[in-house]
Amino acid sequence: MNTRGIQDAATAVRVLTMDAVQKANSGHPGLPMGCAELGVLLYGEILKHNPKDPQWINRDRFVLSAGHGSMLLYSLLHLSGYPLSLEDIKNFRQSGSKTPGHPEYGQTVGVETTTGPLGQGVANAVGMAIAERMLAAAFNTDKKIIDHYTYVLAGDGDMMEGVSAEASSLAGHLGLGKLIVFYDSNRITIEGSTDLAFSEDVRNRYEAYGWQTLEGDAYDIEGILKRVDTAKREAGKPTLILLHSTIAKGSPNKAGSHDTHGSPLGEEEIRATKKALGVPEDEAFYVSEQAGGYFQSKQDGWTQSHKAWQELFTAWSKENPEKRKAWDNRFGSLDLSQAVFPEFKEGDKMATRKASGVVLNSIAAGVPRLVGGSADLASSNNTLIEGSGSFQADSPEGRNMHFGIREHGMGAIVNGMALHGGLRPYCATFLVFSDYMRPSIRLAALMGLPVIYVFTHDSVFLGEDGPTHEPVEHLAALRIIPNLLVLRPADAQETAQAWRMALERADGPTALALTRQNLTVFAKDDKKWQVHCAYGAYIASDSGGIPDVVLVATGSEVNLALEAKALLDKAGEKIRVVSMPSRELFLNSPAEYRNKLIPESAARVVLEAGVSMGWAEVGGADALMVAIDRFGESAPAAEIAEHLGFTAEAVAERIKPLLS
Ligand SMILES: Cc1ncc(C[n+]2csc(CCOP(=O)(O)OP(=O)(O)O)c2C)c(N)n1
Repeated sequence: MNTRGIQDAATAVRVLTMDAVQKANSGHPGLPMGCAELGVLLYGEILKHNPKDPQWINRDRFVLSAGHGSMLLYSLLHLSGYPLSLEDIKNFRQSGSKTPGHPEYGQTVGVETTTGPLGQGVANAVGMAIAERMLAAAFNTDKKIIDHYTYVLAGDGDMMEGVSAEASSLAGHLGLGKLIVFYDSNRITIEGSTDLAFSEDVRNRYEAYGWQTLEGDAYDIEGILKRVDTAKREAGKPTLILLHSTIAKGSPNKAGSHDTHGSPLGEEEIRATKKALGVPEDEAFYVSEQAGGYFQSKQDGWTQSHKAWQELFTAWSKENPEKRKAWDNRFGSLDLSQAVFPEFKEGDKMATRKASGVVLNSIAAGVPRLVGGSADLASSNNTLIEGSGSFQADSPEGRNMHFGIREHGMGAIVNGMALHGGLRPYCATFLVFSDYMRPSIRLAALMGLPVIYVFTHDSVFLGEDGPTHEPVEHLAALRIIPNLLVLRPADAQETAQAWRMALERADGPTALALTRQNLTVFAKDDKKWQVHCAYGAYIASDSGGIPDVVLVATGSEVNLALEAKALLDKAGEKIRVVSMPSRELFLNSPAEYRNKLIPESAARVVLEAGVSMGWAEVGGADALMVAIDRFGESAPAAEIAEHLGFTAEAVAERIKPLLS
């Protein structure tokens, strides 16, 4: 082993970090300096990767969960030959650079996931390790074409966050033996020592989760490699390698201090550190020949292991033409031609959650990459793919995930599954608990991951469970997340269309808001309604000519609007009911379409069993809002509807003054 080269490369990481943070006058030098040796070992000795083919499907994944330590990742990507130049490093944290403050998926080649919100990366990695196991079960023969590890570097902050605990607990249960988490235990966070707020025994906690745990020194190079070997030998459990480290290691006066967590070291201390490290004090961004040479010497090995895999893949393809076809189908762009969407008849009464389950089971065979499950509510969310088995330690071929009651972990895990490639994950819970996983939904939207959320029990009309379970502000809260498509279908037919739209979306997540209660499948006056769903709304029922009143409704309130219209029709008024499964799509549709659907001359009414916030944008400030700007209550749904004015009669009464 080239210990000297490793140390020189670690020095280069420290120098690049100090100088980049100083130049940007912002950033986090402490972690990269404290983990420099580990980082070099990962990119030089441990990871199976090839910087010349960063998309290699069988590469080991590395997740820097402690995303604030981004300069560690950027230094290593640069030094090991990924397309990240010294110029990019010098542009750390500048507008449009490949080196943003925290690693951002899609912005920098080699960054496997967006991290920064602590704990998420650990959970993403659990998702990646699940994906590896699922794909291995689907495709491997005696030739293991999917066979890689997922590594994580996590700090004290990651270990304190609940989301990592949820995901780690599931990882232990599932026995994800190819997941290896390094815990950088420097016992320093922003406010000071972890003694201020964190005194549990993390190692024992992970033992209790069912992990193998190991412990050592972050600067014991041989020890780290030995522990990685031990981790790999344990196939039935994930491994936590706790490493005792010193934040900002190498800085003579600041190492060990929380000041180094998130501030530049300062010119003077940088000079002192460079002197102590034995590199030129006056040269910024200095990388010694030995440091560069260390990684260059690795390229041949990387190329060879990549080539060996390509040969294995070719041989496997020859021996397994059917599997190869399935592989191409899996990893190509999604083709829905094999997906059979069910037909629902007008007049049928069915909850949209139930319709969603029917759709899912109907299309599952034609969309093999579709996998997922619920946070212990599968029977309520209707998310089980029948006959497909459960994904468990001893049944990795199962398509049904059981996330347990861990919504936040679930959200972050499906992100990791989506990031891995080869899977289209969905997950599910009650709409009200989307709050429990909101940070992960936001990250899916930020990363542009096509994850599907099945959120059922989408209004106060779930009834007896009461206000704790009744979403009122959730649709509004989800709609304001950029790049999240929120669809609230109005009947079983729209639900099938919503699933189609979610699957056709490649660049962002979709949330389906579905009812607990039955809705009637209604006749749609717009015969091109499916096409027009792409504009977010269409005419469900019309009276002919320019309407006097337009009732805009979503989800279950479309049935209600149609009933109210029927009452008012008797008075011979021109009323139009618009079903709007997606407010965002409607607001982004051509003005001409919007004005045609909701003419300016018409009085406007908006019906949605949720807060009115945001609806003025559709209906105008003077629109009549039939909304719920308060919490719900515990009662049978019909009583709640009566009490809150969500009956056809009550709605019709409120509309009448608009007609005269
Ligand atoms: C969810 C979340 N909360 C808060 C922060 C702000 N934050 C960034 S780093 C950090 C402290 C992390 O400490 P540690 O993991 O020990 O990192 P180190 O000090 O070793 O760099 C905090 C609170 C964050 N990034 N994410």
